[in-house]
Amino acid sequence: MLDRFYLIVDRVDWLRRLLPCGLRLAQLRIKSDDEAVLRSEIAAARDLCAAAGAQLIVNDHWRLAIDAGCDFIHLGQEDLDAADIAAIRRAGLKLGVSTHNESELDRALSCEPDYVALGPVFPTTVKQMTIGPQGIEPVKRWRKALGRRPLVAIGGITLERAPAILAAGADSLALITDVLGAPDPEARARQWIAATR
Ligand code: 3NM
Repeated sequence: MLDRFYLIVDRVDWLRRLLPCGLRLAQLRIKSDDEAVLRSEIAAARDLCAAAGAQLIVNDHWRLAIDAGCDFIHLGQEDLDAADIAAIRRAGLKLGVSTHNESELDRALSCEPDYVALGPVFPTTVKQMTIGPQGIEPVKRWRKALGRRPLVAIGGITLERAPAILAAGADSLALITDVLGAPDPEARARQWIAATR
């Protein structure tokens, strides 16, 4: 089972700060091509999360995640084109996949993912999206389509919006700005943990 509070970070320093607050589910999403930096950030994140009893999910860099002995990756639709799903499975890693419409959902399900992410539920400032905010309604549709497979909602999620998204059927809420952009990220993370656990 995924924790309901799923934080996405772009550098390992955030994990140093927020794992001690009780964070249990983190995605390392680094948009860099510098392999040395990536390897050292992934290794540090792996060790920090293991020590804290938290689940680390590595975005995109599946070969490096396998090399580092990580056990969970996340792929966007573009990443899926380049990824070798069979190799990822052979290496024993779990897999989460992003989706934004029904055809992407079909494609994701053909990979037998360990969760499906749906976004953007609300407007997001982090990522240039080709699709506008979808609102709560698709969360209910995805819930039905997924059966027991875990559903992660993403995009513009705040603690205030969390109850409605969970009520619509999301198992876990992935977010960046509501915590990392808060005046006091540690305090905001603690609020999330208190409200969702
Ligand atoms: N993927 P925030 S939305 C990384 O819809 C990402 O696939 C999305 O950040 C998708 O919580 C998004 O600040 C950004 O909106 C999430």
